[in-house]
Amino acid sequence: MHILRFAGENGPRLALSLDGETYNLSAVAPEFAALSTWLALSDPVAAIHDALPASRNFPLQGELKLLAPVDAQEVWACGVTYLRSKVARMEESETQSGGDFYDRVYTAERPEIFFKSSPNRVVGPLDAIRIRRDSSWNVPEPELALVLSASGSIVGYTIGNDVSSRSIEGENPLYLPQAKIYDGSCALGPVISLSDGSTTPQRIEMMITRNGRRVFSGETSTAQLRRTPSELAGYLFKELTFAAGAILFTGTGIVPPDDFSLQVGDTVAIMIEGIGTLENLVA
Ligand code: DO4
Ligand code: MG
Repeated sequence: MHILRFAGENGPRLALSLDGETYNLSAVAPEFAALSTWLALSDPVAAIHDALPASRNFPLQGELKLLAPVDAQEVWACGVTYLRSKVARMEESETQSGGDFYDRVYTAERPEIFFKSSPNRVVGPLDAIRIRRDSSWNVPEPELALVLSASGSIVGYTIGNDVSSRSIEGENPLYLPQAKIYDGSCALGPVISLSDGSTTPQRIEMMITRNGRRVFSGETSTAQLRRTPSELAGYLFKELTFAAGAILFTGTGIVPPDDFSLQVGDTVAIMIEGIGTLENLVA
């Protein structure tokens, strides 16, 4: 089952999609008016199952304009959770003797978690992502993103693009916020796949197209994640409260070769099994 955030006639609304049909969830009850009211419930997943029969009274027809599945949630991100990310980052920061940080955090009990975006800076499906104009080496990072309730439970999954500057991060690890947080550096969508409580591995694929030609493609699986999604969510919620819920990226396992850098005009498509495809143009 998928939860969609879409542009309704009177502002953003939530919809539920099941077996090829889409229903206006926000019309069912006030707690489904927004993502923040839904994620504030004590059991958002159970609430959707309870609302399913009533939602069938509010079918939606035609194409919906999908919005990023975020309204008042902060977006946080985990790093160096896949071996591929650790190796690539150790190489990129070798000359600045920063490589050891990545090695240690990969095996440490405490994961790397950093602030990625305030909700207003997130871009949605088919919106433009950006590369920093003061960065010479830029990459997309395709990541499984957890949608977390106010109490920290995993409500669902969506796709995140943690667009990053590798030249700025590689120059000095203290520049991480500048490498990670800037206009157009965080994309989310297209939908939330509602959690069914299972932890089945999911295939993640990324394809980058330039002038109609594929210039990079890669794939991985969440089976390669060194930590479990619940462990990562648990660390985020240790000493932070999120009244409207939160989004947590789980790290990248796909890193293009070192001679690859994103260019304006490229299209980045990220596919995750069971969720869909998040596609964005680089502006
Ligand atoms: O350590 C820096 C960031 C790592 C990251 O974003 C990732 O592994 O996905
Ligand atoms: Mg990342």
